Amino acid sequence: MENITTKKKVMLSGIQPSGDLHLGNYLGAVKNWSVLAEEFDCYYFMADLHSITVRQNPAELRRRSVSQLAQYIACGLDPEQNTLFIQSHVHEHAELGWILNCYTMFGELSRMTQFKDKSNKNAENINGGLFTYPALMAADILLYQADFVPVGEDQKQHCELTRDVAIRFNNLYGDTFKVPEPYIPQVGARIMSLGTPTAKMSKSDPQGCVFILDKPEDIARKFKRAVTDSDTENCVRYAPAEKPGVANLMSIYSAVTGRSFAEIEREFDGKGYGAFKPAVGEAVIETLRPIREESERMLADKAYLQQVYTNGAQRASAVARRTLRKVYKRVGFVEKPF
Ligand code: ATP
Ligand code: LTN
Repeated sequence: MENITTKKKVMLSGIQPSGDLHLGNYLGAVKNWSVLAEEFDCYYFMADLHSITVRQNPAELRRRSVSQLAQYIACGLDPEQNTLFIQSHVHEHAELGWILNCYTMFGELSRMTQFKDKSNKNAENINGGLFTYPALMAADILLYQADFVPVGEDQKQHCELTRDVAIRFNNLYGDTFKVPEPYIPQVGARIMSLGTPTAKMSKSDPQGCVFILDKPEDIARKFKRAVTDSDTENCVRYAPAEKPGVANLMSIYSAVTGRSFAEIEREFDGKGYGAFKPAVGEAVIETLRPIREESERMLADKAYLQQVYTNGAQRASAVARRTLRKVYKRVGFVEKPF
């Protein structure tokens, strides 16, 4: 018998391979994942099923899914300690996704801000998948009976919907799913664009976005050009409402150096933005350097990456299968005779 008292809690998260990982993904999500492996049973995947809600170039999607795995590992996710897999390799995601579509309400889906944002950005392709995406995300999470979902602030709403769907299903059929909680970092939960500090850093805005594989000179240039504020104060002070550009740079600097806002204000007292911006750029360059080098090294070893995602999918499937079987039974499907 499994000893329930010593069983580790489950962590699960995913990122769409719709672009390379950027500083927002790293500070808001992946960086925090790597420290959790000792304490939790961790599952991280490339959300390729999700990414086709927006048109993708097939060859690019395939390349990026594998490259994202290399980037996960380079960010510190040890494949022995974490289950790393490609979502489409575990067919239970699509199957439970369909079922949960039938337990997720139109009104709930209509309130999702990511749907509203993405349909504004892709007015020519507002497809059904884009709308029902949160039901698939709920399936991703509930299949593994996850306790916690480490994500950035923007995913909180989807995590709350997942909880509501899990509770609704459990109320109808008896305890089936663990009701998960989002796990959002204190600093770095919402990194803003370097060009438009009121919008989140996102791969769809390459100018304001620092990719973890960017070359040092590109990172330095992006930080030198970062929008600070139109005030004449030229003073490094944390005031997010008045000075969103400076506050964002301070959050980034704090997340990569571990220094508090007060310490940063003291460090740059009397120095102004001209000294502050390149210093943030340098700190980011040094944080990302080993990650880029390790990713490049791994990308040269495709056989290794293939072995990692094969093992990962096998481990993930074994868990996902158990939950899906239970769900099929609960909703009244006839047991498969073969
Ligand atoms: P898109 O450009 O399609 O909006 P994205 O760049 O936001 O994508 P996602 O795949 O949606 O990336 O997000 C992956 C993870 O990174 C999620 O946990 C999300 O919360 C986190 N994340 C994304 N952008 C940021 C950001 N700017 N700051 C902090 N965390 C972020
Ligand atoms: N919706 C998320 C990506 C995502 C995810 C998940 C995150 C898909 N499935 C399960 C956490 C858990 C996004 O757009 N960032």
